Amino acid sequence: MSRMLTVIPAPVSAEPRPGADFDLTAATAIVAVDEAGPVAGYLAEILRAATGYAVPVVPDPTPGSIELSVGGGEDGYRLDVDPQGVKLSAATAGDLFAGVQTLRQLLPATGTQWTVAGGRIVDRPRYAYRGVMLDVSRHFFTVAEVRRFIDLVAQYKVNHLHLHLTDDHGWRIEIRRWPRLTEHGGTTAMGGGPGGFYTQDQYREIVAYAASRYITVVPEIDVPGHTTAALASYAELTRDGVALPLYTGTSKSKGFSSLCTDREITYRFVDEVFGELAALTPGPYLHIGTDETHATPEEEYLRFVERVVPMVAAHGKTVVGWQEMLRAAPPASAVAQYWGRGTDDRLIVEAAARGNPVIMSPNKHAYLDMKYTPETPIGFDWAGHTDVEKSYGWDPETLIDGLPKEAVIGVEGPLWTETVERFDQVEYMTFPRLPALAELGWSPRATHDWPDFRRRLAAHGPRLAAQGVNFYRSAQVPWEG
Ligand code: NGO
Repeated sequence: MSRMLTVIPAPVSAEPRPGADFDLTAATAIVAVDEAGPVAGYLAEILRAATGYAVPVVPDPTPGSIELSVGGGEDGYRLDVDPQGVKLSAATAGDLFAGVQTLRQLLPATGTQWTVAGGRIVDRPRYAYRGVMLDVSRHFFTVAEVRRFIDLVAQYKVNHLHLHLTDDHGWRIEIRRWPRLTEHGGTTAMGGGPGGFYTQDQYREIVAYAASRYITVVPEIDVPGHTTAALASYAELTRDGVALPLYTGTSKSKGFSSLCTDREITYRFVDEVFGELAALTPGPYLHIGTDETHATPEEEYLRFVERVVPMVAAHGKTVVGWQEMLRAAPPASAVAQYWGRGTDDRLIVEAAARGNPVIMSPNKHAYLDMKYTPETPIGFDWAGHTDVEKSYGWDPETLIDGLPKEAVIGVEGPLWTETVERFDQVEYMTFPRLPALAELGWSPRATHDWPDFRRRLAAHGPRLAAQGVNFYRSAQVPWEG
């Protein structure tokens, strides 16, 4: 079967043409000018590493080449492959990058014969927001690991990386006006490991690397709950003026800490922290958490959210919060991230009707920290077991009864790391569920078909293996190779 029919996420349309394959050879060049330049450089690097060919990037039309271009009406990209060459044209550089991910999948995973499957693909995304979240607080992951994570998720057209930067177990981003957050609050992790944090320069490096893959970083500082690392670093943030001990425990994880929502210093803290983060973050979003505030009295919680949402927005950013934020009925500009189970949810339906955009991360389908099966050595099962079919088997627009479908801006898979200590475990929990979620975020609903997805995913086994990804070989998928 043509590799045109194994692309993930499924394109809007793919028409393989037998006999129209293109052979990449030692003479193949990439033709690109202007805006297509950076993506051409990226593709050239990937092709050089795989094939050993020189793959020059040249400005002038050349026969038998891969031609990349940006500009021209419609959104998305169009890819034509015939024996004379490859033509990839896209509306924007980001669309071109997405098209390049498709092109990569038209080549074999390994071997010495580099044939691009012939035919035509026309494609564009279903949603603007296709995300993945990495919790770097419960366990810390280095800049190099985050870079690899970015490269791995980018191939499935993910375009937002949500970083859960703070929680009870560790504060992971340097804040100049509150240096003890990392000097003290960043020194450990769940289970008592050494922790770690990103300096502002390292955070900028992550942001820039993500941008080179057309991925926007969405940083989260979780307030007012999940804040032990901050309360351990600054005594003045606690109710009785005594700093808390650092928390490394594994028994409590759900909402046992809270900022003092009735003290002014708390608001100065929140404003300064988000102010610095806004200045470091070119993307439009700042995530304020707001989940599981079991230690915050309800009235105080509502006043806190009412005050903090405009305060963060005043730094020129769009506020994102977990769905609990909606109890305070924030302005319609605030984005709600839904992490409930689906079906019946009045709060989110009402908010969506008022105009709040929604990112869908329903726990039993989208949580990457759930065990696949009872045998999975790490992960939680409070939302059940989530094997690939369950990750894939839902629709973002119909999961919640009555949700206005225009409210949904996309899909995100959160990877919480209470049980995930090493990067090979990050890979294991993320793959192959992320490709399923990425397809829900990108592909038109009409392409949704589990037997077909399963068949296409099977063909990605050798690709992931060639990249050294420690993926879970789900028994639900007839893996190739
Ligand atoms: C919840 C909780 C997180 C946990 C996660 C574990 C949200 C939004 N808050 O999801 O603190 O890490 O479950 O599955």
